[in-house]
Amino acid sequence: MNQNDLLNIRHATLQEAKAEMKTLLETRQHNYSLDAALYNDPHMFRVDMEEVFQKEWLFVGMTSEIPKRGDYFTVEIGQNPVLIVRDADGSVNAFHNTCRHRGSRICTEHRGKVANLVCPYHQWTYDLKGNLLFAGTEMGGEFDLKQHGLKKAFCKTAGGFIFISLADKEPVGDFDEFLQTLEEYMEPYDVENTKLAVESNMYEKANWKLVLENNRECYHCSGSHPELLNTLLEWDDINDPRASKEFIDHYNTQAQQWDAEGIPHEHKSYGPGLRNRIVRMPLKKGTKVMTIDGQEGCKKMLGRVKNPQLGSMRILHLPNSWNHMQSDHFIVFRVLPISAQETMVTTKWFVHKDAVEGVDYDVERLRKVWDATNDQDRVLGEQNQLGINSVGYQPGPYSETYEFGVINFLEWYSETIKSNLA
Ligand code: 3BY
Ligand code: FES
Ligand code: FE
Repeated sequence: MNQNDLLNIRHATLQEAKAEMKTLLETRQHNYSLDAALYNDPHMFRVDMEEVFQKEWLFVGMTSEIPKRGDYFTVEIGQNPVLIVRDADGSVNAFHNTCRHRGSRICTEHRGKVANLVCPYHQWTYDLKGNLLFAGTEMGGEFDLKQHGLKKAFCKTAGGFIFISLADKEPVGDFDEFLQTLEEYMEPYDVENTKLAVESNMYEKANWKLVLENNRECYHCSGSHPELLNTLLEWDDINDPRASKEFIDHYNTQAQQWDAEGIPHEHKSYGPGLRNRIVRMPLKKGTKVMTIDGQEGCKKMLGRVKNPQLGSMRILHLPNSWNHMQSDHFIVFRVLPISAQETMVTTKWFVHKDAVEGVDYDVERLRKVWDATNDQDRVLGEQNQLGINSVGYQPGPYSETYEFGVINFLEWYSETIKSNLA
């Protein structure tokens, strides 16, 4: 628990926190920001972890990060270390990264490659399907290896995206429909033939919901994101109440071309608060991708893409991801809460697997716009948190025309918590 958590601690039990959260969400003023406790209280945070991050499908990474058998990466979902590994048969498995002997973390690195999964403590050895292969003679003749395999997490992949869930039972809903759409919309990119060019891990002193809220609106863009606005058109959709005729014409011209090329672009969304959403939007006229000057980020285009002006296919997955898929590189974003007032935001840039660094792309150029944007958003989130912690904070109104994405996010959050607590 960090200092902020201590400052904000109240002597509630978890049950009391759940009851209070339910009341706060049932009585919240619709279209207003939440009560401060929901953004800064450690008990409320614990409920968020139990009811959202340990139950829902979470985006963790891309299949092309672990192209070969034994390639793995690790993530921490709160206190839960998880290991994602490519199996010999090509499938992707997710396990709780905790040994069945005395619970040590098994993979201690952020990413790597293994033949088998060997615990560093007493060398219990598991295969890539989580079966315990070997526990030494120390455990005695009666010891049953079969009873001590690694615990699995639910894991699904589609269009190169890897999702996991730590729930006891697979979450119900329309997730599979979203995955089908994801598969279809990602087909032009051929993710298996891409590679991770670079990644950033940004630590932000703000509640995870403030990070998401900030991402769900562009009201703040003109005041904060000069680099991003060289290319980004802030409208989220052609139905956006603010979309101008010029924008609609620009969209229609591009969309005709995308149709001719078989590039999916129509808005598809699933679930309350549009929790899973895909739409392709054009970038500013004359620009191709989200680089500082809007010109190419990588000389090799992705998959079967021919047209450099694919705009950006935006993929939203609540609670923890938004993404920008473009013609020559794509960028994925992952949000993982650390504590009530700390969040880790991971950004990864992918290019064609045959693209050569320094020849086809320059890492600094590729990451510049979103490094700047992320940092600007981090400052906004941290200032937002500091103000919310004040006794002077009172929930304030969202703009229905500029902040409908935030309203949708909180709608999803609120409905999810209420139904999980029911
Ligand atoms: O582009 C994004 O990912 C989001 C959407 C609007 C503002 N924000 C930068
Ligand atoms: Fe893993 Fe002992 S804790 S082998
Ligand atoms: Fe922003």
